[in-house]
Amino acid sequence: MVLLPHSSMFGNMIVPLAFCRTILQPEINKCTSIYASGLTSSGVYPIWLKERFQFTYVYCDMDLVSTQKGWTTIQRRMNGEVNFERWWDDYVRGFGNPSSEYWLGLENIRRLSRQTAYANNGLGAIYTQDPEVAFNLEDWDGVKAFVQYTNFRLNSKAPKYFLNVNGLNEASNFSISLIYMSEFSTPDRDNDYQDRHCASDHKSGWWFHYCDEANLNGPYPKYKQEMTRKNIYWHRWHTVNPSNTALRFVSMELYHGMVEP
Ligand SMILES: [Ca+2]
Repeated sequence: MVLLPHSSMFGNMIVPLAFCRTILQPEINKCTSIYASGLTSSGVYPIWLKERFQFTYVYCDMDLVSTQKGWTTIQRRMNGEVNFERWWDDYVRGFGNPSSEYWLGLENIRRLSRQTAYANNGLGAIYTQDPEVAFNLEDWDGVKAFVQYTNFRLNSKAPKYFLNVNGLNEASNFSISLIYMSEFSTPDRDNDYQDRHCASDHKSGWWFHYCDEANLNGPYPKYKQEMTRKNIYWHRWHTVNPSNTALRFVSMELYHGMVEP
């Protein structure tokens, strides 16, 4: 097998040449497209970011239990090997490794949330369709839950990456948590709506509003630790598992429809 080295924001990766010929095409711009091309195994794939005019590697989740197949992972925690206590520039650029734990980066996520153009009004205007978003959670007891919303959007102009999530999907098996409608904060950037500095207090970059709604980028918990606001946090987890055990696995994934302009 001929191997071709590729460099990316995540460092050097070795990818089979035949795979590159198949996949490195600008129309492959979401995991949904990769799944539709016949590659139906979960794994790391390159996708084309239209507005950045470049490829980036992501983990495509082809196994998520859903009627839609091919979810693009933008955040994943699974073993604590990557430090998520980072400053603003890292959260904008992205960090980690898509085959393990990573944060895709606010700029990439913003572009990804605008990948699916659905209409041209004849005057050159392109509208974009918001992707769906899934939050997948599993604690150290093996208890799982997921929350899905039909609309995920990062503000395309404001520099604070204002998040707007709405449309709680009825398929969700867990109650709503208040992560919607917030600007992004990091330990060196306080954009929350409190006198305190949530991101500094909770050692994380996140869309903090009142500090204590959710924090999937918080410090990775030790085995069987109790969930607190000082580790990976999701409000009212005790309603899912009365033991309130800390989360060992979390991921955020986007689903894009196949509509093209
Ligand atoms: Ca504040």
